[in-house]
Amino acid sequence: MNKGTLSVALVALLAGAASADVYSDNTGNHLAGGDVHDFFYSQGFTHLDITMVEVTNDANFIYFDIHVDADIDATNWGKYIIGLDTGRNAGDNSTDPGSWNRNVDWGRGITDFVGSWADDGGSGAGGELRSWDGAAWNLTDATYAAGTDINADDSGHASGIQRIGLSLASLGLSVGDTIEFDVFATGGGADPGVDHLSRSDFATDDWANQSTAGDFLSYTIIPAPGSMALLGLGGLAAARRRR
Ligand SMILES: [Ca+2]
Ligand SMILES: [Ca+2]
Repeated sequence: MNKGTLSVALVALLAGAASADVYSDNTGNHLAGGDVHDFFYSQGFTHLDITMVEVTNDANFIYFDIHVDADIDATNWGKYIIGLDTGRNAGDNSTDPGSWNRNVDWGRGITDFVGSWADDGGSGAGGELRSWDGAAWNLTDATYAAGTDINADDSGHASGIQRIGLSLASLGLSVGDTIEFDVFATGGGADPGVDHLSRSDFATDDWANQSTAGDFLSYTIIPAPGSMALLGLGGLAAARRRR
């Protein structure tokens, strides 16, 4: 396979990986039926209004594309959080240090936590992955550390997309495993989740008031498109049609 052929194959594989599971969210001011309280919406904080989250995985990583209703490059303080329950232990619902001291009630235990930022007002994204080992929270990895178990991609910021990749190995996941998760958007310090993916109504009405998650979403790890490349691109296309 020469380089040109490889590139074509990679594009095809990326196209395969792009067949993500889509989790839509309500959008807009709660006074107009949306899911961000007017307290925030009237201040123009649309970069905290989640519109959808796309989840997919390849052979080694699971990806969360968090879409919000604004150009993320235009603001400098948005934080995007993922709470995960992989089922590997009972999880924990404490907020400090489990959830970056954010004022949130997950309504359940989470086993893994991602705190991510998109706050340099122009480019760049980063995040931390933390895990509950059954007794304490530990930092698994961060984009400012090894960066092997978590990565952040700012290429979609102008379109309001914060992409976070987490290694399947660090989460103890393999093909066929199902995770449950929620995503929320927040600010700094002990702020609550202004908008939770798990809720179609507003999750809080003030910076000072705790947000509560709704029912978690679920995603099942799929065989990587790369494993189907051996079948050839025709096989891949056929596999996709059968879904
Ligand atoms: Ca929303
Ligand atoms: Ca929501």
